Amino acid sequence: MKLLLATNNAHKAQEIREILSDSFTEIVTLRDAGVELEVEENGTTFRENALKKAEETLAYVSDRFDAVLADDSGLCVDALGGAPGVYSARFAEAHNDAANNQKLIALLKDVPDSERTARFCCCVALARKGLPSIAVQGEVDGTILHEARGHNGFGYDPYFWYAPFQKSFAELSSEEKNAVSHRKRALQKLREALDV
Ligand code: ITT
Repeated sequence: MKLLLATNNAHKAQEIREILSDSFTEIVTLRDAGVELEVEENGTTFRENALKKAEETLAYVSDRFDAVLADDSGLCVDALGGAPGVYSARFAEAHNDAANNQKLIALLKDVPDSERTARFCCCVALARKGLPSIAVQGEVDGTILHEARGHNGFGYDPYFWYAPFQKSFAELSSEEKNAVSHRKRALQKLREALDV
């Protein structure tokens, strides 16, 4: 089956491709398919946003694709009441990783290590022509570091400490991250739901 990924985030697309390469014959991104579409993410949950991105994109490309996969994901920090959550990509005024991380670390300046617990959450939604959509969620627990470590990955990875590996997510290889990440866990559930 040929799958369109409804994302403009090249890092996410790369991770999804690596994780799903066995399950689909071809996985193309919006950019690969020459589709210029920005779906407004105005939902209050990852699930709402992921379903909206997948279904609105499928409606737009249904002459060319039978299925569209969308990922809505983010970092939820306990000491910040779950923020940045669904606003993870646009947490700081300048919507970029450096500004978002700077804001996160400034807000957590006085929070002790024991209270810096957090999780990455990911909802993946698959919209299918003539079939109901599927949405499933994956999470991974960690804590927020005081200083960045590592250069791999994207987004909040340099500040996300993953105790089982004693490394930040940005210190993991893509194979290591893709074995345990929120995205991997959500996509695994999707595979089980599709039985592929
Ligand atoms: P699309 O909507 O086009 O898919 P986006 O980057 O805007 O791309 P989201 O709205 O889902 O995607 O926001 C996800 C943000 O959450 C992302 O920009 C990162 O800041 C953060 N994030 C999600 N997954 C992450 C990961 O695996 N590692 C680090 N940060 C992550």
